[in-house]
Amino acid sequence: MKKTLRQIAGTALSSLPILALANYDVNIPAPHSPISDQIYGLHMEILWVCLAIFVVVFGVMFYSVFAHRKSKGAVAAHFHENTTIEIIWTLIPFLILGFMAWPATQTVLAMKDASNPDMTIKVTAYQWMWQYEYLNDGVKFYSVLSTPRDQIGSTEQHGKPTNEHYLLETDNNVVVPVGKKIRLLITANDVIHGWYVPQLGVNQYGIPGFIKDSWFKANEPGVFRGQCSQICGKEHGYMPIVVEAKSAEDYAVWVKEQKAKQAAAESHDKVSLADPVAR
Ligand SMILES: [Cu+2]
Repeated sequence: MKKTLRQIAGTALSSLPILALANYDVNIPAPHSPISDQIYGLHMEILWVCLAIFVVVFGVMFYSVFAHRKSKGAVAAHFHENTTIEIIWTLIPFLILGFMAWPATQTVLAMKDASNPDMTIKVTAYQWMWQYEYLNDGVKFYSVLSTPRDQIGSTEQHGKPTNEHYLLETDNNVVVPVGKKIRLLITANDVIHGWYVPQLGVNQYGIPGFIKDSWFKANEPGVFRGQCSQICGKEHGYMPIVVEAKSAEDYAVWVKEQKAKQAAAESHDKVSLADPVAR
């Protein structure tokens, strides 16, 4: 039996891994901070500009090819070195670029303005983990990938699907209060890394010997995930970032808990140093 083209196309489509694709969004992740709101807006605006240019340019081109085809006896027009046309086709792209560059520059300037923060967190990148120091609250911890090693490289574990946030989960999340301007002081201790959380609109190099600043403000409570954005060695893909935005009250509770944990760890260290046998 001969298969029609439609049947073949139908079979091909049904064999596509549609379920696997269902987890992926087509667009960039939804914004959750003032800067990522702006980035998302620019992305959409420029996408529409590109689409309009595409339609106009290809529209004119296909119309011209069709309406002025050789078989109809069309003769090419001669307008070489026409100053008016050259000015027009220089001016129009210039205006379009200006229209896109102006708001983009405003966003870049806003992104770099880390002045007057409500609190500051120093971020130090290591191969392959992050260290966070809350300069105002005295909290300090390392944050390491928490996906179990035996899950890495496999999509299934003991018959069960791998956990939802595979490779995007840490043992200690960066907890911040919602609606507060958080300044990040970002550096690295070995090679160049990048602190990248797209939904909060931050992507900043961490460079050994330099401190770079950036900032974000979470619009609402939530968990925002990112990763190191610079190829920093063999486990570059295993240094995720998880930011948890909480209400001011919940944040205060978290700070208290962290301080209690730190105090307990410090006193344990002191006892161990004084009496090695007690270790
Ligand atoms: Cu890195």
